[in-house]
Parts: sequence; C-alpha cells; structure tokens
Amino acid sequence: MTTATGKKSNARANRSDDARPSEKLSDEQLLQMLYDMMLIRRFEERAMQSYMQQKIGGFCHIYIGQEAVAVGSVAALRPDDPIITAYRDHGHALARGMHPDHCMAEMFGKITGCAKGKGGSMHMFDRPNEMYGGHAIVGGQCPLGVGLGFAIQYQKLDRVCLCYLGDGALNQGAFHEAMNLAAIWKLPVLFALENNMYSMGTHIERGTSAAHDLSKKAAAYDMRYAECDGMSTTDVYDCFVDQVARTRPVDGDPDNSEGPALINVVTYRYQGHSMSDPQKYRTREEVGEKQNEDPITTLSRQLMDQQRATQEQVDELDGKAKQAVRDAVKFADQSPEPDIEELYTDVYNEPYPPYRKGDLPEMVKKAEGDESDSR
Ligand SMILES: Cc1ncc(C[n+]2csc(CCOP(=O)(O)OP(=O)(O)O)c2C)c(N)n1
Ligand SMILES: [Mg+2]
Repeated sequence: MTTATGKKSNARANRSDDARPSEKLSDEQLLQMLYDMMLIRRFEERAMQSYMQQKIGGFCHIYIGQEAVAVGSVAALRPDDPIITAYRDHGHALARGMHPDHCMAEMFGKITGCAKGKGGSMHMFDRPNEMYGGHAIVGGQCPLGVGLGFAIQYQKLDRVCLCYLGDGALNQGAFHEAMNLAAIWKLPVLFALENNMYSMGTHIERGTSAAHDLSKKAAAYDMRYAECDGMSTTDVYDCFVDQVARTRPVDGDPDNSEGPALINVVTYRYQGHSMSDPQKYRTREEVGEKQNEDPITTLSRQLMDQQRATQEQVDELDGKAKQAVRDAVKFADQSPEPDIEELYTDVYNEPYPPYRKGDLPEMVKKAEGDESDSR
C-alpha cells in the first residue's frame, strides 16, 4: 500500500491482529461490492455527460477513482450506523443504498431528487439510509459528525458514525475542534480521511504540515490512527471492520469502546477537482500511473484469479450498472421541476409563508409584541 505521500508502507502495521475479514466474505458479498463500485463509476460518467449537456447546474465533483473508499468502508458498517461527508458525495450516497434514480434526479434539480432537487450534487441526503449529507464547506461536516457521535452516546446506542473528509479539511479549524471534542468525550466517531493528495490544485505536501506522517494529527488529540490502501476494496474493508469494532460502544457504554480514530485512506481522483479544472498541477503520467491501480479492475482481477467470478459475470454486472444509470437519467429527465412554492418549504422546522414587503414573519412579530409588553 501507499502512505499519505504515495510511498510504500505496510498497510496492516496498525492492526491489532492479522486476521483479514475480507477473506470471510462470500462470493455474493464480494460481487455486490464490485457491482456497487461499477454503479458509482457508470453513474459518474453519465453525470459528467449530463453536466456537459447542461442538465446539471452548479458544482459537480466526480468520485471516479475513489470508489473503493465508500464501498469498502460502508460494507464494514451496520445499516443503522450514520455517515456524513463533504461535497464529493454521490459515491457515498449510492454505496449507502440511495436509489440511483433519486440521486440523479437531485443532480438534475428535479422534485423526485433526494432533497427535492433543492440541494443538488453537493447535498445528497438520505435519512432512511443514515446518510447525513453532502456538505459544501470544507471540514464543515466534521463538527456535524461529532454531533452525530454525541447523539449516539447520549442515547446510549451501540452505533458508530463514519465522518469522511478530504485532505484539504485537515487544515480547517473545524476539523481540529471536532477531533478534540471527539477525543475528550470518547465519541464513537471514525474520521475517514479520503486522502486523494490534492485539495483543488494544492498537493498535500504543499498545504499540510506533517503530510508524510499523518499519525501526528491523531497523536495531537491522543487518538488512534490507522492507514489503508484506498485503491483496494478489500484493504479498505479489512481496515474499517477492525476500526469499527474497536470504536463501537458495547451496550452503548463509552467505557466499552476504544473511542474515535483517524483513518488515512490513501486514494486518488482520476478526474479534475470539479467539472471545470484544467489540471495544470499534475502530469498525465501521474494520473496514468494511478489508473494502473484502478480499484474496479483490481477487484475484478482478484475475483477472477481466485476463480470466484468469471469474465462473463463481471461483464454482466457492468452491463447491469450501465442499465441502472441509463434508467436513472431517463427518470431524472422525465421528472418535473419543483414548484416555485418549494422555495419556502423545508427552510425552517415550522415553515413560514413568503416574506413580502412590510410583512414580518410571525416569529419577529411575536418577539416585538413580547418586548412592548415588558416596557
Ligand atoms: C471553508 C472552505 N474553504 C474553501 C472552500 C473552497 N474549496 C472547495 S473544495 C476545496 C478543496 C478541498 O479539498 P479536499 O478536502 O482534499 O477534498 P477533495 O476535493 O479532494 O475531495 C476548496 C478549498 C470551501 N468550500 N470551504
Ligand atoms: Mg483531496
């Protein structure tokens, strides 16, 4: 595997034992993981195409290359474990079980989207599948992830929150506040660093202290640290099974948990930062080299070498993924746009009517009334 700066290291050095949970996965489970990655890849390809056709507006950040991170880590969770992430979020939503129709419709700004088309690409939410966004402010999801962890602890549940972040978030104050609180309150949160080595055009070594040894970031908060190879689905899975088990509070008791951890998942994005990125900060050779480590090709080969899948089965899965995405585009295309009234719903817990000139919201009127009463 590779370290934060791309150098080779022993991915399993941080593990408590040498057992590999992925070896216990059935053929069916492994093929499901392969399919989930194919679905994300094909979804992202069609998302890029639809963006070029101006069917998708705003920002759009493509996850191609990083599929093993979301799929491998989510597979290590229980369905009731919450996850939260940043704006490069379509992959996480799909890995968590969001139907591609509703994911694509959200991107198209349609009422059938997971957030009624009001969030778009960066704000995938799926409460039933315990997916809490989709956040555009770099590092902004870290304190929210800590909040999810606090809710678990407060309710004495035995869940684990997976809070994904990019390497750019390592330099945000919110990340450090979140790490500190998670550590002192021993919250059941795993900070899954998706270290694709770039934040926009800035290489991690140029923008982040101790980039060569990110265990120091965890050590600063007296927190556990682990690394895994984000280009290998099974390595990600093995690492997260271990870390989730160590963090999960048995019977909801924080004393029966090893507390939070920072996990450095070394990965790579093949596309630009967003849809408009001339990518002058890296060479074609560098991208090509990483494409040789493609997570989908790697898992396909692994399964075929072990005679757990045939080429025909792999092709069939890919065909199924392509069809699911074609259907999703059709669904999104044919869905209606939200009505204009939707601008005023889902803003507050108690919805307010539109603000017209001279009209004060009920809340303000009430506050002013209270003030005059007390004068
Ligand atoms: C607080 C804040 N500062 C700056 C930005 C602009 N911005 C958007 S994405 C990004 C890069 C973040 O990179 P990283 O966290 O590594 O995530 P990646 O894009 O690699 O997934 C920046 C600086 C922002 N959205 N929020
Ligand atoms: Mg990054």
